[in-house]
Amino acid sequence: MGHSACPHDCPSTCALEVDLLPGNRIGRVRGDAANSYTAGVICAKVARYAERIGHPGRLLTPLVRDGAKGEGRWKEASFEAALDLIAEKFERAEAAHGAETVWLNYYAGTMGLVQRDGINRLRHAKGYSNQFDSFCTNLAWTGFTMGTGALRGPDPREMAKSDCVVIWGTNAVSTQVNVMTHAIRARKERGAKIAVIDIYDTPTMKQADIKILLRPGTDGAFACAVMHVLFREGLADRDYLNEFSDDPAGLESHLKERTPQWAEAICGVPVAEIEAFARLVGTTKRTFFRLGYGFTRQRNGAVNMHAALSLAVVTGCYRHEGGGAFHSNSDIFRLDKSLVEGRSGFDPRLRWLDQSRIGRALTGEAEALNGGPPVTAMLIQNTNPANVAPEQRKVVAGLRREDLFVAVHEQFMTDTAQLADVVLPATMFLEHDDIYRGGGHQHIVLGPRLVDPPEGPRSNHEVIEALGQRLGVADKPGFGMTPRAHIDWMLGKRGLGDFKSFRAEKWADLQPDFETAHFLKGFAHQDGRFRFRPDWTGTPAANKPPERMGPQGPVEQLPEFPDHVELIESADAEHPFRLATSPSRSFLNSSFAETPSSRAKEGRPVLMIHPEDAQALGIAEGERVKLGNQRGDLCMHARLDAGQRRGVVIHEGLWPNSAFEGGEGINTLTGADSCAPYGGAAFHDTRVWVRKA
Ligand SMILES: Nc1nc2c(c(=O)[nH]1)N[C@H]1C(S)=C(S)[C@@H](COP(=O)(O)OP(=O)(O)OC[C@H]3O[C@@H](n4cnc5c(=O)[nH]c(N)nc54)[C@H](O)[C@@H]3O)O[C@H]1N2
Ligand SMILES: Nc1nc2c(c(=O)[nH]1)N[C@H]1C(S)=C(S)[C@@H](COP(=O)(O)OP(=O)(O)OC[C@H]3O[C@@H](n4cnc5c(=O)[nH]c(N)nc54)[C@H](O)[C@@H]3O)O[C@H]1N2
Ligand code: SF4
Ligand SMILES: [Mo]
Repeated sequence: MGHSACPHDCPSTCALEVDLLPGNRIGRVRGDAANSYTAGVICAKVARYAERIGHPGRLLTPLVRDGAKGEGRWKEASFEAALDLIAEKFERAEAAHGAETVWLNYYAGTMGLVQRDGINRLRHAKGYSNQFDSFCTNLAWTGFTMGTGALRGPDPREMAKSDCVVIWGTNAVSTQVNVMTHAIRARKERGAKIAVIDIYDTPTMKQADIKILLRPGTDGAFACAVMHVLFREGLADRDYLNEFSDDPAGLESHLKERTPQWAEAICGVPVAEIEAFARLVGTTKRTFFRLGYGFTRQRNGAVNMHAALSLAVVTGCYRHEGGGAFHSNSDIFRLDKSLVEGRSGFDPRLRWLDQSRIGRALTGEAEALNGGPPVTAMLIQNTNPANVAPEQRKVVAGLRREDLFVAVHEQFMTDTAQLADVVLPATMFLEHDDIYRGGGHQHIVLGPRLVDPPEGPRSNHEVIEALGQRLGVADKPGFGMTPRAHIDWMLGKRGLGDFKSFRAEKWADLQPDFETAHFLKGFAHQDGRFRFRPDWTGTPAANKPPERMGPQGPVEQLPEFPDHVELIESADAEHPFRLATSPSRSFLNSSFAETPSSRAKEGRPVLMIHPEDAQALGIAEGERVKLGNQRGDLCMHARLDAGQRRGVVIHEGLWPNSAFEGGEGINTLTGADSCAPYGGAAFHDTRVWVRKA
């Protein structure tokens, strides 16, 4: 048996036990019971990793396009020849347009610090364009740190000591199963109540004692009305607020008009349910608010995160064990990535490209090109933009450009790889060394190489090193080291040991002490106070500029205090429905759509629609429906489901584009306009029309 960490883009970062079989194969993968957060539980898709690592469709040989883009005709090539070709194309592009014409596009297919972030070493050494990572965390982290000043919180294991667990805007059963482990422990051992706040009856909501069903993009209204009731009924912790917050009196007077009646009209939750929820969290001081990402994927998502967080602060729950609001612990790890990323060469003045606006950038929109030259050469690692990025028609049109050279380093022939000029096969996590940090907990977990890769695939690290050599930067900082040497360096600088000690210990638990974690020595702003009045365009402590592109979107519309702001893509006469594109249980972003058991579980692309809406449109269960907006349209099958409010439709994904009739995926419908105040993509905030197909 071997020990590892799940590399996928999931807040749980589970500690794994892997059965190692003869012949360099793996058997069952289990959660490590000795890890206090994983607690022996992992999701079904990773338990069956043997299906993915031994998949017959895995890429094993470098391929060079031999036909039109996307035609599917390839010539096999040696790895050396493919790398030579990439280097030659990059140099030619740079000679014609300057180094900023090259975009090394990556994201979080693996979360390992060596294999994921090493691509930045090549970027900085060469002076290629900077990438702004806006897909996922931006709206959530911004909203959270505006309030607290830091991206951390009470020990998530404390959930088991709560009397009430509020699971807000995360479908944890599907997307981070370990939250449920600890929440259900609280219910079993202490009779804790579990409340779930979502926009449809998710697998998580199905397990809830209290179900709060909102209209998409209205969490701010709900939170304000709950706070209104807390103040009105004397359930706000005024002593705590006076000591730990910036302006409780201002907040209270601002909330005077944010009544439950006002909120019901916006969010759809009946007054009585708003009041009952307020009384529950107002009188249950050990309430743990587990704030997810999903509810921030709205154009007003940062405001809504800050409002939900503010509600937790008003109750004073942070004072209590088992109480407080937790979103992510990303600030506690502090592993120094400066060497693996070659940070000494980082130049924030070089052109930034926003990963969410890749379609606009590749189709030459000046604003998205951000003052720089056209993008004419790319290496894409760990991401599948032709599937996952908004405004998909533009992404695909851009990737098809004849004057753009695209190399994709992948494990499978994804939607993006299909459009490449060169495809390089990549190793999987059990075949290379790396180290991982858990966003949803407090561990750093080692993932050493446990099996040999098949002949053919190379790791991200190997590809970056080989390109560094060919492009003349192999002598720059961070190059020429092995993954283990990088891991030793990062751990050593943090005083945490090295690869070898982690091999023995498996992980390190970095949870700060109770008072620090609960902000009882003060919040992380200079004055120690929580901000009910955020400085929206100031500098939140986490994720400081120049890591990002500066204020964007309609910042002038952001409210002074927690509020509902109507920045969302509201329904209108032509587009009467609001669409959310929530993660499915058996896929992980665009990954696992290739494994037979995940595919079988998910069936086919489906649109969940309220039976009364379906009836009004003459749509029956299982019938084909067409949905669309100004960005495009696509077909799928209807599933009649009363789990959401009328006017809301849900599509769980991400399905490969090829799973849809026309070969275009769900992100055909989603928009790439920047959200205030620091950008980010609003994947669940899309208006559409729906008809019978
Ligand atoms: N199985 C599986 N696991 C995953 C992923 C996956 O695709 N599949 N993705 C991984 C990644 S990259 C991430 S970032 C995390 C994300 O995990 P989560 O934090 O769970 O975020 P989402 O899954 O985007 O959305 C969670 C829920 O928010 C709901 N939601 C959407 N809009 C609103 C709203 O306005 N208000 C409220 N209250 N709820 C809303 C959605 O319907 C969904 O049920 O999960 C990771 N884990
Ligand atoms: N409609 C809609 N769109 C969404 C979302 C949504 O909820 N709805 N969620 C958004 C979110 S939160 C995110 S984070 C993004 C995620 O978007 P991506 O990061 O693009 O998605 P993943 O499928 O996690 O990973 C991409 C690829 O990395 C590859 N990969 C894995 N490990 C390795 C490796 O070691 N080396 C190499 N070279 N490749 C590897 C996988 O095979 C996979 O094809 O999608 C976003 N898009
Ligand atoms: S995908 Fe998430 S829940 Fe599943 S094993 Fe990986 S970290 Fe754990
Ligand atoms: Mo994500």
